Amino acid sequence: MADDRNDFFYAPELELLPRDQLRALQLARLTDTVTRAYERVPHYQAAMKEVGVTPQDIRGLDDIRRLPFTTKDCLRSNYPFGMFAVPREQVVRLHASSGTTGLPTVVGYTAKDIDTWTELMARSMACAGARPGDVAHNANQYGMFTGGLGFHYGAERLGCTVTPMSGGNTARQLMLMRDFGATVLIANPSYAFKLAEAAEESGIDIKSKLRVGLFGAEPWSDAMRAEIESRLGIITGDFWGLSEMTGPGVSVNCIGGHGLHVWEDCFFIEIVDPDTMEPLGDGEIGEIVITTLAKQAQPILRYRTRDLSSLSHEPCSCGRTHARIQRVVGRSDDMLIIRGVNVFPSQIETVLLAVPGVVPHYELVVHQEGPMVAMTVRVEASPQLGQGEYAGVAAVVRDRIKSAVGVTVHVDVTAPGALPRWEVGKAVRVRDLRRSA
Ligand code: DLL
Repeated sequence: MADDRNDFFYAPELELLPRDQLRALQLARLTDTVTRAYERVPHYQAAMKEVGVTPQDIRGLDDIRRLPFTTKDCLRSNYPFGMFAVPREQVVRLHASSGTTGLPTVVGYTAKDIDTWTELMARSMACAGARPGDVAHNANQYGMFTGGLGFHYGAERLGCTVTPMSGGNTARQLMLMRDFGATVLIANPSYAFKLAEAAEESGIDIKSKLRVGLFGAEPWSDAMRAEIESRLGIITGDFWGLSEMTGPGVSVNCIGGHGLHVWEDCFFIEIVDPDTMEPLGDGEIGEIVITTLAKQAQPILRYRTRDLSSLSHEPCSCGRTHARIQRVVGRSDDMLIIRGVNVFPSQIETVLLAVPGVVPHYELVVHQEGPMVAMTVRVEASPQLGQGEYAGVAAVVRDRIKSAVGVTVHVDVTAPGALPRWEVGKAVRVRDLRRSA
C-alpha cells in the first residue's frame, strides 16, 4: 500500500526554512561561489571580465543577471579539468555525462561535495516517499552515470537497505526484487515500465511489497507516470537533475504534489526565454538556468540546461518553502519540427498511452519526404491484438495524433517485441534518418 503521508522531512531545518532566510542563505552562498569561480577558474575570470562584472558587483540576488551564462561548450572547451576550482588532488570523484556528440562533460567532486550530494539525495528520496528501513532496489546504471552512485549513497544515508543491482538482466532484477522484498524501485521510467511488463508476463510478484518508485533521467509523460503507478501500485517521485549540477538531487516532487521542489539552498534557479535570454515570470515556460550555490570542486554560474519548464513560488501544501518547477517534458533540442509544427516526443507518448491495442514501446523516425520533414511513429501492438487489426489501430493513432498534436504522421504498428528495449541507460525515442544520411 503506497504511503501518502507528507509529514516526514529528512532535513526540516532546510526544507521548511522561511523564504527570507532561504534568500539570505542563497545570497551568502552566491557571493562565495562567484568569488571562488572568479579567483580560481580562469574561464570564469575571463568571461566575467568580458561582460564587465566583478564579484564585488554581486550585492543582491537580482545581480545574478549580470553574470555570464555557462554552456556545455564552455565545459567541453575546458576538458577535462579546466573548470575545477580546487587542485585536482582534492577531487575524490569524477563523473561524466555521455554526450552523443563530441567530448563528454566532466564533473568533479571534493569529499565535501559528495557529502552535500548525499544529503540532497537522502532529502529528495524522503520527500518523494522513501523512508528509513526501506529496501531500495537500484536499477540505475552504476558507473559514470550519476544515477547509480547518487541514489546509492542517498539511500544508504537515509537508512535504507540498498540492492546495487545496476541496469540490465531483467529476469534477475525481478527475482531479487521479489526475494529481497523491495519496497522502493529506483530506475529510469522506461525501464520501470519494462520491469512492470516483464513481472506481469512472468508472474513474478514484485508488487505486493513495492510502495515507491524513484524515477528520472529522461522525459516521461503524465500518462506514462499514471500507467506505471497503476501497474505497480506505487507512488512515484520524478527526479530532475543533471550531471553538471551534481546529478539527481536537484529537484523532486513531494508526495502527491504538483511540480518538483528545487533545493534552493544549493541551487539558484532562473527561467529564461531561450531566444532573448530575458528572465521569465512564474508560470511562463522557458529554459531552466541554474547556478550552483554549494559546490566546491566545480562551481557553475548560470548553466543553460536546455530543459524547458516553468517556475512557481506558490506555497506548497507539504510545507516545504522551496520553489517548484513544472515537470520537465522536454528539451529545446528534443523538439522536432514536423511540417512546421513543434512536437515533443512526450506528447506522442501521451497519445499512445490512450489508444487501446498498442503499448508504449515506441520510436519516432524522422525522415525527409521530398521537400518536407516527415515522421513515422513506430509503436508495438499489444500481445492481444490480431495482425489483421494493426492497420485499423494505426489509423486511430494517426487521427488522435493529428487532433492532439496538430501534425500528420505515418504510423507503423509493429509486432510485440519488435522495437528496441533500453535495459541499460536512457531510452532513445527519436531516430533521425536525416542525420545518418
Ligand atoms: O540524468 C541525472 C539524473 C539521474 C536525474 C537519475 C534523475 C535521475 P544527465 O545524464 O547529465 O544527468 O542528463 C541530464 O537528462 O538535462 C534532462 O534533459 C534529462 N532529465 C533528467 N531528469 C529528468 C526528468 C541525469 N525527471 C538531462 N524529466 C537533463 C525529464 C530529465 N528529463
